[in-house]
Amino acid sequence: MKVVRSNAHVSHFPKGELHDGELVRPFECPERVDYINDALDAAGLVDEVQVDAVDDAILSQVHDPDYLEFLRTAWTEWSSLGNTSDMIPTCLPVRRMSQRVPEHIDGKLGYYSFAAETAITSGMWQAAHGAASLASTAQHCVSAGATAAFALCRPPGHHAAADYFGGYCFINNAAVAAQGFRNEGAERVAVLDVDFHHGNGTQDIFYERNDVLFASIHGDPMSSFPYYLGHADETGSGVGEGYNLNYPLPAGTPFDRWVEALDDALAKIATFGAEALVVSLGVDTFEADPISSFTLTSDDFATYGRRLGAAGLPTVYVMEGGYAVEEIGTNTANVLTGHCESS
Ligand code: OKP
Ligand code: ZN
Repeated sequence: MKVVRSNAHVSHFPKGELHDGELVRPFECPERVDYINDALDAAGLVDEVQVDAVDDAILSQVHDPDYLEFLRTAWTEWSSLGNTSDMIPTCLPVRRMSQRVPEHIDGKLGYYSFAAETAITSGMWQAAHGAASLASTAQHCVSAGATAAFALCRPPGHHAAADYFGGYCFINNAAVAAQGFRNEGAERVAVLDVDFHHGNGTQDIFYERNDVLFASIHGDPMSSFPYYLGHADETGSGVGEGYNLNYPLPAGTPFDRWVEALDDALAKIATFGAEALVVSLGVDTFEADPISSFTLTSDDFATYGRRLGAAGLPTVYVMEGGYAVEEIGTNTANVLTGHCESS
């Protein structure tokens, strides 16, 4: 399989993550990429691809330009005030508050955020832009005829909405790939999100569109992050009505129940007539994941990878979550190996 990866991600690693009332070492850490690289190499899976920088015009098709400008300049503005540590949003506009963008960087920080676990670092933009370049490069490979490609994105992207960051995500890499497919001639594109957490950002970006179908299988937001989106009755709006599919599942969900949702989503993607598929590949559905609550085993990842390959669509895999770092490589490689076995 075509594999797109780089070292751009190392420039982003916050000093801490607000978790259960403490600043802890971030679960979303650079060695996640090392474990995945090692497992892909060991599996003999890698057909290495040269990375091309993403066309910034695509970023503006899926994100608000003012939000992108904020991400690009936030650290400079923050550090010019004498700040040296990471940017952690602490003040957010909730119900009945003004949605006017403040002038002060601390106000902008909260305005463009939805969750305080995610800090902006000095190297965030370089890393996030680099991750988007991986997704875009993978999409180009597949649009040019490859059957499948894997973008080893870090930071992840599926919680990044049109104009807010959070959940470790800044630029929505899966949305960049989906929009890239549209720009290069695919009439209908599906994004299938198998990360444990609901892909609220991807849902937000495509909610009013009927050219990109979004389907997500995830922990029920009544009990799981991101809490405020991901319910089954969110089905799209305007011309997008019917083009958003959520499969919220309870804590403890085992593979046999999870894969029923996957098969239903794949059937609907086929009926939709998708010409290309983007998979938001989070492997935090694993039984030993420290912040998630499904119970998939390492073998289950290979099983569902074969289901994805059998769908027979040109496919871009975009890395999202997975925090059981010692198994993240095996679980990721298992999905991709499964795909190759059945495509
Ligand atoms: C990112 B991805 C809840 C803390 C929130 C954030 C999880 C972000 C997951 N107590 N944790 O979807 O894997
Ligand atoms: Zn996740």
